[in-house]
Amino acid sequence: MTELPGWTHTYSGKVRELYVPDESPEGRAIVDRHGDVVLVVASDRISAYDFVLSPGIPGKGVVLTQLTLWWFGQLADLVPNHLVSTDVPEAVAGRAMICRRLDMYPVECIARGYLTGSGLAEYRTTGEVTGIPLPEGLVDGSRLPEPIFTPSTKAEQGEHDENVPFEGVVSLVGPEVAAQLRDLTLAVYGRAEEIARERGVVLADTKFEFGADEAGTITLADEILTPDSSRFWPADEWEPGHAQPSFDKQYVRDWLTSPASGWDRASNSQPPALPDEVVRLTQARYLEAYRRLTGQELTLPA
Ligand code: Q0N
Repeated sequence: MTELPGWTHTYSGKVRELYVPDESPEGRAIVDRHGDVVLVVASDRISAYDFVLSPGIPGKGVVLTQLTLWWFGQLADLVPNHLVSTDVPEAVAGRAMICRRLDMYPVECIARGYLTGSGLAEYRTTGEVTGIPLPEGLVDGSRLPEPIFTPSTKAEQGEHDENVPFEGVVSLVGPEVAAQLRDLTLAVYGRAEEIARERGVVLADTKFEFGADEAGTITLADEILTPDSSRFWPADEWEPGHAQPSFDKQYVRDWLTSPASGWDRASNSQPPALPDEVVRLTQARYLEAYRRLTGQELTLPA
């Protein structure tokens, strides 16, 4: 984890790190300038099959941060977001955001327009996803009749998040906030799905986190609409009935599960290091996702 003058590290996720201003003169200067903030830093780490792999994907943290910033701009008229400044320490330039410190709601706000993953697993068992009944006959990758809000709650470290019915969100945050989180999640997903579809990308599902600012305004937090928080599929390859190719991680998954890797997924052992070729191809996929969605070329610092 990177040492940053003026900042104290408070949290490591699989892929991201969180810092808060410390009590040093540098830290006080940050608070004087920006108020109560956190620093969200995206690393180049990549996970697959629940393992963090090595090596990382050079530039991944920059691509995901720049994509988040672009989406914040696209969505600014729909929902306030936590971004304060991108004037971050040199060591994390391009891959960090200074963000307003929020009171986070303990809910992962997930919107699904297509059925796959844990939603598909639940549907196969119950015909519903988080209590929402769905038509019969849906298969892996089916487009849903309309997008649905399928919240989950954060599990303990190492466990998977648990899908919960809307009433579970009501119990956690009350009926008014629960309804606002659902409505905002579906509104933002709807806008983003439309933008992505125009650009040849299926936004199958996505996860948002929200918090409240000092005034109590519900505010979009975290990184948004990236390949780590969403499922992006190339629209021209979409074919319901089987697992869809992943925009970003397909080379990684294909190599790990091929005989060439020598890795046995059932063994629960740490996967082997990714070959240079897989790293290069995967980096190109992240850049391609950014280019397709934003229409802009991203040049990574050498
Ligand atoms: C926060 N998490 C969970 C960052 C996101 N603006 C904020 N204010 C207060 N707390 C948080 C944010 C944000 N974003 C969010 N933890 C704290 C998800 N994290 C994982 C690590 O990276």
